[in-house]
Amino acid sequence: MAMPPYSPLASSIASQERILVIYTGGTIGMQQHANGLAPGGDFATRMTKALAQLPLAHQQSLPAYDVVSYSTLIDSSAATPLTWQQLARDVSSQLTVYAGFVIIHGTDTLSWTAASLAYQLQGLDRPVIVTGAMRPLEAPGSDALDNLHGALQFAAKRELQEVAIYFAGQLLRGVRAIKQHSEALNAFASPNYPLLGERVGDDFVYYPSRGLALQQRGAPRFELPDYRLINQGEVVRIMLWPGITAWQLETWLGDSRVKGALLQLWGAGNLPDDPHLLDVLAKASGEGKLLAAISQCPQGGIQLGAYAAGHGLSDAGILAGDDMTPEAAFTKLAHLLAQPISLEDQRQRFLTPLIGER
Ligand code: ASN
Repeated sequence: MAMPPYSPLASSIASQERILVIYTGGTIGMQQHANGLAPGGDFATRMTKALAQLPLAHQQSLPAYDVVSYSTLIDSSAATPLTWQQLARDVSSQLTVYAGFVIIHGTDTLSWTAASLAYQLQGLDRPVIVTGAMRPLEAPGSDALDNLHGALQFAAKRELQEVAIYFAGQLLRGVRAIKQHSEALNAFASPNYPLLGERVGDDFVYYPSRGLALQQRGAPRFELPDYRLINQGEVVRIMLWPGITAWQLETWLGDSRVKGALLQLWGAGNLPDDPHLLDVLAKASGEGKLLAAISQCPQGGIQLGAYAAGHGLSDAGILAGDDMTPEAAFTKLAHLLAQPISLEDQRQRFLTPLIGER
């Protein structure tokens, strides 16, 4: 996907109180084209027009904002690690110019982008709110206006200092969220961490005791490695199914291009009682691949070795991802593999909570 080398931000007249809205595409901005719905342009005008429908008191409480649109607008199914990288770099380059950020994104991979941004923007000292909608802005009964409204309100809260998702009245930690419904407006959930905030009547309430702000003292320490290093299939995701065989696992993990893998095991960390599967895992890990495991269940975590069949996983070098979401574990593997650090450091950092992801 072609993203612009840089967003045309320099000419924005911005003050420290303004919010920067970055529009990447997604259903929220889609319009009917000859082949069906596709991302539409002129989002700044359309957004202003939509917000003008809010009751006057709500309009008056909105922060001032600038909008920048990416030159190639995408359905978020087209997002790649390079999209995550572009967004992190754009936020980073404008960080001190804006009080907060709203990223408008398609919902299908929104939680992947939010998770990746959280690792890249470590130590963030202001809000980055990712939002989108299940229905286009101009469609009857659209959720777009409510989501934009809430995202702007939370992006103006100085106490909020992390990447969060605002959707359907809920503020979720970005690196804890999953898309859990393909049609309902309430499409996102945070299965293993409470909400960071929510809309209560006309108020947008942030719960600081659940936020990262108190833990992130000091200047932001962004990590913006070169994601081209993990953009050619270097990290894979393997979900077990009944009957999976060692040769199938070997097909993925034996490929020299694969540097890391996320395994989604059964329940609390179980896999079929087949020593050949463990052999394949041990071999890949012995070759220096970064292998981690989480559960297929959206709620709860794993404990390697809880069942006899899963007992050999730690010995095979598999890192326990505890209760991380697939998005959080996968983007963390990718983020660590993109950095010039030793395998031992990568392994250790995977096991360490970096931004409240586990
Ligand atoms: N296919 C859309 C996207 O992810 C879905 C949406 O935004 N609701 O871009």
